[in-house]
Amino acid sequence: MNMTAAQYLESALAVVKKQNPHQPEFVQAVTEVFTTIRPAVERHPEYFEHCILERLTEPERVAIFRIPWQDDRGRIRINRGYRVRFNSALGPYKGGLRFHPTVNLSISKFLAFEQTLKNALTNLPLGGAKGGSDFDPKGKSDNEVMRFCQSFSTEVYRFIGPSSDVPAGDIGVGVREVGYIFGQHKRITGEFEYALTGKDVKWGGSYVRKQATGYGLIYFLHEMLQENGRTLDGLRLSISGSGNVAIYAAEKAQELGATVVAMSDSTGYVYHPQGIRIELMKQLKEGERKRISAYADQCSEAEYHEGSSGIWAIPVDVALPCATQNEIDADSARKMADNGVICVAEGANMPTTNEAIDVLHDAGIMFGPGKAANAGGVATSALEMSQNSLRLQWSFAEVDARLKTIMQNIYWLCARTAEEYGQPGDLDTGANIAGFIKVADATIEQGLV
Ligand code: NDP
Ligand code: 2IT
Repeated sequence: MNMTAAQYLESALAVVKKQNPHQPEFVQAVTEVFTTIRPAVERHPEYFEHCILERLTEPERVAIFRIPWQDDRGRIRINRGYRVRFNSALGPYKGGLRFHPTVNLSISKFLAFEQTLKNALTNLPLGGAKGGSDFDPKGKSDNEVMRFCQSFSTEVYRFIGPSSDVPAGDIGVGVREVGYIFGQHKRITGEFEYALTGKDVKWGGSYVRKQATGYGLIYFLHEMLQENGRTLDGLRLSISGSGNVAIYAAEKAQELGATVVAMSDSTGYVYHPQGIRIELMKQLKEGERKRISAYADQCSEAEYHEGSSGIWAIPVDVALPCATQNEIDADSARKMADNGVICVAEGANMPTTNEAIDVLHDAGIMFGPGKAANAGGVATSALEMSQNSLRLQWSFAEVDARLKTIMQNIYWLCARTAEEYGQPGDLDTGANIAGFIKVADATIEQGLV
């Protein structure tokens, strides 16, 4: 190598910045990874010869497409769709679909890049992808969502398939949307093709997929705490979001003896010091798709506060960001440090800014990075793919046991790698290096791809 590892990382990052000038989230995700992997690049000079950093930051293929659909008044509406096939070194492209007005190329690329490294950590044969649309499902009727999903599927069917690219859910995409996309895919292809995961358990879905990201996060957290001589029992938690990941993280945390005192949505948060009533939260958010203020309306012990970021000022032992990217900034991280938070584990993708991660590290707060801590969802998607290939369905208990083992293995892979590369206890460095090396070595072994 005719430059040092630090110089190689610096020059590759400069290229990423230059080539992607209007993609702040993508540049942020790459920067975060590059600041931690230097010891691995130092130990593997062949990565320089093989242009690994350049190859790992350039998606293999990106599709951007028009999605025309008709609303209930008969008006024609146009949204934009994305599918970023980031990396297929380790398996077919795999990663969710997000329907949210903020979805753009930068968001889709950061998610697909993170997904590539996350999927590598699962030790399952999965490449990395992500996609979605700037469609906003909020306030839309069920028929409008169906028509939109059918139109989305009509475009995306040509990119997806059980051995090529297998989408699933993410923000705004759950079992309802996966159902409509799947149904249209079946009509177009004429085959009952398992091209998506997150399906309903009645027609090819896996038990535990719905709970998997939240449960997996808590299994990972359990390992983190145990390694530091603690358990969840008696701890107070705040969990941002009140969607799929947040609800099942809360459910499992309470099952293990913790008290979840706050949850949020994009409008505000509820504080319920005696502990969130999960069944009520499920009914309001999953069943009735209401705003989180409805929880305080129905539960006199709970207070509702406008604005979602206030949740991080509540004194708790553990904070679990489970809503969206960049929801914890340096100020919020400092508040956590002042309040004696001992651990932050990410259920969402990139919820902590790079500055906030530094604050947490400096304050000695344990940090579980999303690409490790929230990998339970995609890992269970891989189990769904396995069951589909075998044409059978495992029980809830069997899938849950596999999920738990996978999360424990991911924790230990991160912890061991951090130690091996001179950063004991730094799970962020461990996750980034372990995922990176796996993808890098596979890339080299497959020739000039
Ligand atoms: P859901 O759509 O089920 O829920 C999202 C939750 O986050 C809602 O409470 C939503 O509030 C809130 N939220 C979304 N955007 C914002 C925003 N801009 N500001 C504040 N709050 C916001 O999504 P999921 O629970 O599936 O996803 C949550 C996070 O977890 C995402 O980062 C996702 O990428 C990540 N993730 C998801 C996995 C999965 O299997 N589903 C797997 C791994 C990671 P509101 O309703 O008001 O919009
Ligand atoms: O961010 C994620 O890991 C997901 N949204 C789940 C992806 C999947 O394919 O199950």
